[in-house]
Amino acid sequence: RPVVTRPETQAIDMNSRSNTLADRDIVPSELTFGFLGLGMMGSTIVKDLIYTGHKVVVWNRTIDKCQPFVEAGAEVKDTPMDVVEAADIIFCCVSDPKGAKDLVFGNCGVLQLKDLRNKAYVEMSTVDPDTSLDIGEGIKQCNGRYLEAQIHGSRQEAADGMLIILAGGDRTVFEECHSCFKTIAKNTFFLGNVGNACKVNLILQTIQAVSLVGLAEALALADRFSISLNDIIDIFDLTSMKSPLLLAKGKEMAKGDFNPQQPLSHMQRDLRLVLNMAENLDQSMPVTSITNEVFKHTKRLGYSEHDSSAVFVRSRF
Ligand code: NA7
Repeated sequence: RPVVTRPETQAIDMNSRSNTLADRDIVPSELTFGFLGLGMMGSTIVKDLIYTGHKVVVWNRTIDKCQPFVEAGAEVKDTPMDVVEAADIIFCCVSDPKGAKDLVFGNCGVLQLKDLRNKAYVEMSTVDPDTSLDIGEGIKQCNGRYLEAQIHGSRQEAADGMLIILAGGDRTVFEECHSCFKTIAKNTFFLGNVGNACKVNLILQTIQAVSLVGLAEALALADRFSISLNDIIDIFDLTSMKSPLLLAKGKEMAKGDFNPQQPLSHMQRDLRLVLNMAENLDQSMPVTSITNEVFKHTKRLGYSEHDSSAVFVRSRF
């Protein structure tokens, strides 16, 4: 069993900007935007929203993470409920469906405010369609508007302002978020009813996870033959199979550099959500099930917080 060290947590660089921002000609909305969750994704997004002139109010469970944003011009609140009170549109971007639900239904959560008239809530955390429907229902029962806006892309793509936004729910909210989405994403899709965007996001994640495990196993076999992984990647680059993702992940596997762009724990969470959806439909997904087992095993080896490309470590056993 290898000795595993946690990947270093990178401090957010408040001065870095995505190169693409200057070309986007962003006119910031005059609304006030709340933001719940300043993890790697949330902080990168909020930093760019402040830079492009949006009024932002933030909250994070670990309050220390808010400090750099205060210095950059954001207002900090003590609870999610306080953020909702101060903002017109509130984004949420936390680790998983449970966290997303806690922030809405929990103590000091969004629904404690009771009346959400003139407010809109946007779920950006990766959640399954049922969780999104529950959250949307809760918000609507308090007279608020709801949009799911799933963010597809890695932490680097977030830093580059190159995410893809997959949205479903209230179209007026989608339109009001235009200048925010233009700041953080290269493309935005409105996919209709609540739940649709979550489904599309999880379907894309399935393609990614299954492909990564295939890549890891093939490279592990090459390694057993003592064939240079760099040679394999160079040849792969010349084939019609190549993709930017697989090339980047292959290079990370060859170097053993698993700095988290898309944490392994997040990818395994997505596989769990996909398999739950499939179970409810009696849809058989044998390859995805095995892929999930590979990810679960890699987590047990201590690679939860590393990049999903760390599945390579398990494949080499
Ligand atoms: P990170 O960097 O792991 O950050 C996770 C964030 O979620 C961080 O702000 C956490 O607060 C917060 N969190 C997690 N659980 C909870 C609960 N229960 N209550 C409140 N806040 C919570 O993840 P990323 O930023 O990379 O990704 C966030 C989402 O974007 C994820 O769904 C991706 O799929 C897309 P903390 O700082 O630990 O107090």
